[in-house]
Amino acid sequence: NNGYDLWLQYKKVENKQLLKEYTENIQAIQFFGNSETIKTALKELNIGLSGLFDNQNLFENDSPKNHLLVFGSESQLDTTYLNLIKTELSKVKKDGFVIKQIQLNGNSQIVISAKTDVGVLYGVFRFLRELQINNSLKDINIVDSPKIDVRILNHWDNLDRTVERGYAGFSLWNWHTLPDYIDQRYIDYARANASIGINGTVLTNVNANALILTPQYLEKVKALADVFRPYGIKVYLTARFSAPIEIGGLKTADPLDADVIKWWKDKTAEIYNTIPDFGGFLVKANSEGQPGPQNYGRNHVDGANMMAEALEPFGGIVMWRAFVYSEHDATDRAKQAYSEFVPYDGKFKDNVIVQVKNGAIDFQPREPFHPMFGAMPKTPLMMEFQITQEYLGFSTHLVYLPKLYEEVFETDTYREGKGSTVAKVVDGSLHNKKITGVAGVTNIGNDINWTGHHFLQANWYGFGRLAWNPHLKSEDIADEWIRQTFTNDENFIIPIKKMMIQSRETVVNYMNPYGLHHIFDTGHHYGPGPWVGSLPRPEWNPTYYHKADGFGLGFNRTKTGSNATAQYAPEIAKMYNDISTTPEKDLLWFHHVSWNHKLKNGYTLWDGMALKYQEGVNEVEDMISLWNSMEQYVDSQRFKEVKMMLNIQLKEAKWWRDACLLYFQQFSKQDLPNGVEKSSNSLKEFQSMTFPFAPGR
Ligand code: BDP
Repeated sequence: NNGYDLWLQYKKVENKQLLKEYTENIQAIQFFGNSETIKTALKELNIGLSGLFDNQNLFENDSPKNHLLVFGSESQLDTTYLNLIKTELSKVKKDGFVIKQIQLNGNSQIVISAKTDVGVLYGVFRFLRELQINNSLKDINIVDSPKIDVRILNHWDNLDRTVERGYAGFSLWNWHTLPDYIDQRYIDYARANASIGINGTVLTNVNANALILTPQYLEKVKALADVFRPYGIKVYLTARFSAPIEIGGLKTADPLDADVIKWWKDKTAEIYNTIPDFGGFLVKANSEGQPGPQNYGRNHVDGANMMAEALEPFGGIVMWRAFVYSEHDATDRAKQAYSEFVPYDGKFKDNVIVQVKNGAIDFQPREPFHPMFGAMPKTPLMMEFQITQEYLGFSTHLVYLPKLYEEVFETDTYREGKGSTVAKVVDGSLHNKKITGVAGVTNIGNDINWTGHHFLQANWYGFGRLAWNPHLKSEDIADEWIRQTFTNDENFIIPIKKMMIQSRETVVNYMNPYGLHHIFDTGHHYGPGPWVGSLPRPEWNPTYYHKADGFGLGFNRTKTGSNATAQYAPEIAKMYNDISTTPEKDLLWFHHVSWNHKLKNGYTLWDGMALKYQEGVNEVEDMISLWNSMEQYVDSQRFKEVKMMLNIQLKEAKWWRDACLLYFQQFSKQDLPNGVEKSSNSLKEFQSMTFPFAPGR
């Protein structure tokens, strides 16, 4: 098993009794409607059921026509069925669905229905999941609707097929052979996404290339859109702000210039002419050297609204990124996006959604939630998570990210009093938002198993599940994923689930304990580089973030420091301003703390931090011994490949521990506490280390 089939394994149901129940309940399929999406649902059912029942000729022999599996949307379904699911269907929202066992003429039947055809497809995938995870069909009655409108993957894929921060091979999109050659990969990509409810994909890097908007490329984009459409997936593109100059021959890209406005309107009309259900643009403007409205003395609102106006007649949206920080104000990078965007609350057009990273710096192993969440009641904000592990060991480290996503979603912003969680900001319920969205910077490429590491498929899966419903529990998601991807055997599920859940804290422990952040080596962000301090922009340097000195460690963001805490609701600001109420996981994010500060566990900061680094290493060792004891439950290929990856992770966890402790020890001037292993390398050796080779951008 090379992992290509992801969580859509559809292996024969091993539990004999359940298999009997399933096959007795599903003896024939009846469907209503004939759209491409309905045909796709039928195809998926056949793929799934023939695998699960191990029967290729499933419905060929005319069966008794009892015990049907019936599916179709509300407008197509036979009224006899409709009447029996009326109450449930009335609860369905948007692309949600109903799966219900009903009794008809003395027969039990299962009906899958929805308000839309895509909803039916989601219902079918959900039904197949129920079988894959071995739930009983008896009295099944599921009503489930997405809580988020735009559930989207962001590919940071370049037109030459390299992937920025991509660690699982090259881009899936073969621009050379498109539009004529349709790689089976494109179809399987759509299947996997639809199975977890993802309904959009941005094909190109946020550091955009205007060429994607030329007719030659749009024809290729159209071919992908055609493949994805039956699966309910819309295509979006990144729009380079200076495109009117680069491919339009204009002298300016000023968003208030009449020719520029016209250029974007014409370009947008051209796109919709080719791709009638095109989703819209994702824009990174005036950020890390990307062009934007500020180049012309205009602001984010001018830029975003100009594009929004062009998209409006077609129902398209602009996702305008808030990932901005400028070299001119380097006192605290964490404050900049809030300062730049919050004053614009209420000024964006209705089809603009501002895309905000989960934390205020940049996808660190742990960050406090971004203070913009909850602070712009009149502006839709979408969450941006990174699924690819730029700062978490690339694709060689087993880290279960839904745990991180859940931590962010569950955090209380206090913006409308207690219980104003980030999830409620993002799902729009806190401030009654018109559009809602969750974006994930994807971790997939053309590696045979898509994500480089088998376990990192769970991050794609879990991202999709949480984008559908940000209130889900990461532990439940892990459970579903393991059952579908590996086995329903509890002897495997229980320990492996525990390992996955723990893995996020483990990486924090061996990389960035107690709120340390951005101490990664330059450019690639792979290994440790806490010593880096001479890069031209202050906020690119790890020393800027950790501020180690003879007294202690950490960035003072309280009111005696940068006062970033003031960007949070008063309850949160108060908590973070006081070292004794700051959760220790965020300690060094908010405070410059003495090496001798007493932690809650009684250790000093220095000793406690050293012990955390060691704990991280020990935990990876535990992961390895657990995995080694699981051989009997896993096919040999995946077993071996995960094992090799875990060994890399251990090597690198030690590298992190040793390099960071040797470096910080120069400031603490204290010995390592008992229980922490001494490095056999010197700090100099770590500083000059070019191995392990780290792939760049
Ligand atoms: C940073 C990455 C960089 C991205 C940037 C972004 O290092 O490659 O272009 O974020 O999100 O994390 O725009």
